[in-house]
Amino acid sequence: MLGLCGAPAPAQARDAVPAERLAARRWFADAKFGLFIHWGVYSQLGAGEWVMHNRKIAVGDYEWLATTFNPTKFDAAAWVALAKRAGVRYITITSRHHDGFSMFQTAETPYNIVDWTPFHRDPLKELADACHANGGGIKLFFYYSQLDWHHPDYWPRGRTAWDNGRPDRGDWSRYLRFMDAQLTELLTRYGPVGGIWFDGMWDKPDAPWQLDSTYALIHRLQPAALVIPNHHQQPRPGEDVQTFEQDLPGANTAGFNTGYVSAEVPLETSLTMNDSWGFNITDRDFKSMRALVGYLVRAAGYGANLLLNIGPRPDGTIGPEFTARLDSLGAWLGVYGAAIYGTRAGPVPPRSWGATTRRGDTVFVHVLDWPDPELALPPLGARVRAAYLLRGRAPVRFQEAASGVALTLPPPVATEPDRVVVLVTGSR
Ligand code: H79
Repeated sequence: MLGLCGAPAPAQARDAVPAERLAARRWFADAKFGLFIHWGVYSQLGAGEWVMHNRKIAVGDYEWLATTFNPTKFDAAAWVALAKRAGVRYITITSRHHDGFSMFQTAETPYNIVDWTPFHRDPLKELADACHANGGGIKLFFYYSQLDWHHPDYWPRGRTAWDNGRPDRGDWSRYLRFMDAQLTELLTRYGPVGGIWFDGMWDKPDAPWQLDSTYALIHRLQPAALVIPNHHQQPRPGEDVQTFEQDLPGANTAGFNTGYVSAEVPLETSLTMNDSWGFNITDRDFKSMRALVGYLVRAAGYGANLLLNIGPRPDGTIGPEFTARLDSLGAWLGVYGAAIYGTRAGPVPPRSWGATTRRGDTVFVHVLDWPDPELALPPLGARVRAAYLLRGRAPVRFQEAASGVALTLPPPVATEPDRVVVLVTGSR
């Protein structure tokens, strides 16, 4: 079988993947912008989602903390309305983080938000219903931790949470069955699920995780659901997206990402808006709008999505630093979304000055950081037939030569993080 461009098809990417899932991957690559939500029992301590490990909180004490979780101001419709205003196409929310507490109704453990807390509601069900209401518009993905600091069968332990009083024994196969049973619940009780975003495998990368059977289970239960593993390794068979944590594809400032970038599956960069995933009451290091637009644009320039995180408060409200930035990004996308949504990586890979994206014969030059009037691009592989500014449509002067294309730019404006030049290209 021949793949695109007549090249032999990569065995895993095209031969074995059913059409439904290939279509879901295309949808994902088109979506470009998602909202990540880290929310759980840990939110109450306002010190991020790793607080149980970091402060060596004993299992029994954390179990008590969980009995007090009562986010009475949680409003799924308001969260989804915010997501829509922000212009995200999907939400990825923590169904169970490393603390092992299930934020959904599950028959597999009483340690869940419906049975263990005075809240007695299933926020994931409410969120799924809100995503699917009014004709939908937002897909819902579930973050699911393979690492568990609470479950007695998470044994042998990995690299984390050695000091919280768990027993030094456990039945690993029983733990795997527990996870598969919970995934079955998530994929059968919440309507169509965009996919499962796995995290925590890096706690013990060489354990017998039985990924093949878990991935097969997911794809059998929902053939269009994507498997997105945050294991920081090269994609394996059955995995649909390569995701990079706190880094653009190929970069490794975080210290645990891989330099390998898949050319076969869609890409995604997950990013905190400040320096924390879960609610952190003293973390005021919020990224500027200019920085956030830069991430969204550069991610798109690599062909990747941006999965931008918020950490709601324990009462269910979302802090104004998060909502203000999401509203601004939504307003920005209202003007510049044509150069982001539905695009793929452009002909010039991301540079210090910015990035390029493309849709068919249209190339979008995103100028993020360039003070001079002239910007020289390398050859684009096609002639430029017209050039104009996306905002306002004013024509842009360009000069083509064998060495490339030079654009004459309008001066930078402090309030505009990205000057987007639209190039209409074609062979003649
Ligand atoms: O959910 C968020 C984080 O809680 C989770 N992933 C995002 C999306 C995450 N947890 N840890 N990390 C990300 C970073 C991993 C750090 C590690 Fe290590 C470095 C894992 C292995 C080496 C820290 C040091 C843990 C073990 C040793």
